[in-house]
Amino acid sequence: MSNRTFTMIKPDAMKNGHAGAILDRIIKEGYKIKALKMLKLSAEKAGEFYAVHKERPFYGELVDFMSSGPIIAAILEKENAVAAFRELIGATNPAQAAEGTIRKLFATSVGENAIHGSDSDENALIEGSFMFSGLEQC
Ligand code: FUP
Repeated sequence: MSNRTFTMIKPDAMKNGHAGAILDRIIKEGYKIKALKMLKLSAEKAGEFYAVHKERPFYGELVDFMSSGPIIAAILEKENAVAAFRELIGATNPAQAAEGTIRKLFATSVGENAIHGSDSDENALIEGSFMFSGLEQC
């Protein structure tokens, strides 16, 4: 069990002014920020990040959305980070997300769901190093 996960505050939450509230919640939940930056993904980079979903019907929309505006990417540290963070963000579809979760509070739809959280320790490492160089990680 690793103690790190990777997250992105997605373009919808950035545009709707929720980035500060989401970061505040993450810190209050006890996560230490090990890397942090704001950036805008190109369609090519967004496509690469979500390559695992390439064959899914929503892939094109997902790539368009994730490259539509700035995001905040971060590496977070806490005990059992991957599973604990997935619980904090809630179900992919905000309509099914538990009360008080970040997606329940801030997401608008399954496609524009405010925040990403890695789904395994292996993917947390892959995604963290996709977005951050070693020098950018504390
Ligand atoms: P999650 O792990 O909760 O982020 O969800 P997935 O990895 O299954 O999906 C990644 C992203 O694809 C979601 F955040 C939004 C998008 N998606 C859709 O647009 N429609 C779907 O039916 C499922 C996922």
